[in-house]
Amino acid sequence: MPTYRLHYFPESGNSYKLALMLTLCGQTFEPVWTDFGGDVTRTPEWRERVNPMGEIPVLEVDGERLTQTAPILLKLAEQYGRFGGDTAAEKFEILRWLFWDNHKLTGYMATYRFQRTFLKSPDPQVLTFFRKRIDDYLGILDRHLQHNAFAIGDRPTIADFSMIAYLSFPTDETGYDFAVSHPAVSAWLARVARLPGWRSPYDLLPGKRLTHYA
Ligand SMILES: N[C@@H](CCC(=O)N[C@@H](CS)C(=O)NCC(=O)O)C(=O)O
Repeated sequence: MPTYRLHYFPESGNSYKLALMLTLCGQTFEPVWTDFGGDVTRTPEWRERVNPMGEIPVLEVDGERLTQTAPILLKLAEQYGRFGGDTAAEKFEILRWLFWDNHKLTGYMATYRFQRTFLKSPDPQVLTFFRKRIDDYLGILDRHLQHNAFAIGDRPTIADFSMIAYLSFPTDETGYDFAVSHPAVSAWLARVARLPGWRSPYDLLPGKRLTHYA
């Protein structure tokens, strides 16, 4: 059984992607709380020692440090034979949504939420720009989920765990009430939350939190 250590901070949806996948695969991990708010990930020492890319999360597997959630999710799915693609077509679909999530949904949602909620004085024009982009992505996702129970069809995969992450935080952080704005997204979040063993972000990722300004 591998030993996992997850370098994270509680507000990190990217960390939640890995914590949730490990949990749903019946694995435990040692949480390594990281002082993201104190800019520790920007220090040369941390980058040298933990992640030269300067990002959270980092998953240590038996001491080997892995970064970038998408390839890590793919690796875990392969290893545990769960939540991956069975056919070439499914594998392609999973990659398609993982790339879209990293570039579009998570990329913008994470930055928008961070600025609107955890910065003392966010720039309103920046927020407006991000919000417009995210509205477009959520509309695309909502339309897809009106006809699909999960990202690639009728069963949950790592593509879902990647995309739900930043949508799973409280409404006062995301600035969206999906039940009202995007009902198919809301229903999909509820379907994922019914998976055996599912836990919410702040339940899986405890510890000192960032100051919440919004
Ligand atoms: N594509 C990366 C994204 C990781 C990421 O952006 N992490 C955030 C925290 S959740 C971070 O460390 N950001 C630092 C920065 O952008 O400077 C992944 O999937 O792991």
